[in-house]
Amino acid sequence: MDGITIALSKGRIFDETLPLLAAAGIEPLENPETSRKLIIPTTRDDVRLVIVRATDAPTYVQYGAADIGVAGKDVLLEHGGDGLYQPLDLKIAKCRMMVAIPAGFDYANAVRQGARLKVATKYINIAREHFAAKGVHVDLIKLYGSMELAPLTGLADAIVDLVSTGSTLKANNLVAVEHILDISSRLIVNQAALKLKREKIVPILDAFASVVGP
Ligand code: PRT
Ligand code: MG
Repeated sequence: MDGITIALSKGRIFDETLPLLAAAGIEPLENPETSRKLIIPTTRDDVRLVIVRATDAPTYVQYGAADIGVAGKDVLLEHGGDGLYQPLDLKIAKCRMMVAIPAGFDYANAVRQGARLKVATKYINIAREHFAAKGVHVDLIKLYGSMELAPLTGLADAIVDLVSTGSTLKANNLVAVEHILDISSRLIVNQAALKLKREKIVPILDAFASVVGP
């Protein structure tokens, strides 16, 4: 394809990318929240959007099925970033990667030397690295969603999850005990596409950068 394909996930990333797209003269012709179409044409006939799961955006861009995409730093750290150029922090979809426990759980005792902590998470790589750096032994349990349920049912002692307002933790009587890292979404670009379609891609990057600021 001669044109540009942009991979976006529905929800917060799509919503917060709209003003950036607008700066590049790109407006979706359909709303992915209501349309069942997965390929969405735009006001530019050389640009189309593909609607992917948030965790799949790096894969589409890595293999060149999309030229450009937007992905959370959490997703990029878990994916590994192979074959991806990451020129810009878009400063959207911001949140924090945290360790959380049930209120009242003796975390200090659970992470003392020689102890093992059971941690449920979707973010196995981030969690493994975090606890290894602290010298805490962990058994990691991979989940695909609703991590908050794990400590409430005895599946795990703690979770590693994203927190934005904190209301999900609160509603489930959990408290954050460690801040692992700040998360925002990045622009990702296929490295081969950047060379082959430079004259189309660079103006889009510049338009995004002008909205995001320094
Ligand atoms: O939701 P779905 O299963 O389809 O996929 P997804 O969760 O991978 O996608 P989406 O669209 O929810 O998230 C896309 C990206 O948004 C993530 O990769 C993050 O980089 C970023 N982001 C920002 C968040 C949040 N804020 C966030 N709060 N992603 C998820 N959450 C979840 C969190 O996991 C927890 O369950 O929201 C809940 C906590 O929110 P608060 O406001 O109650 O603290
Ligand atoms: Mg979600």
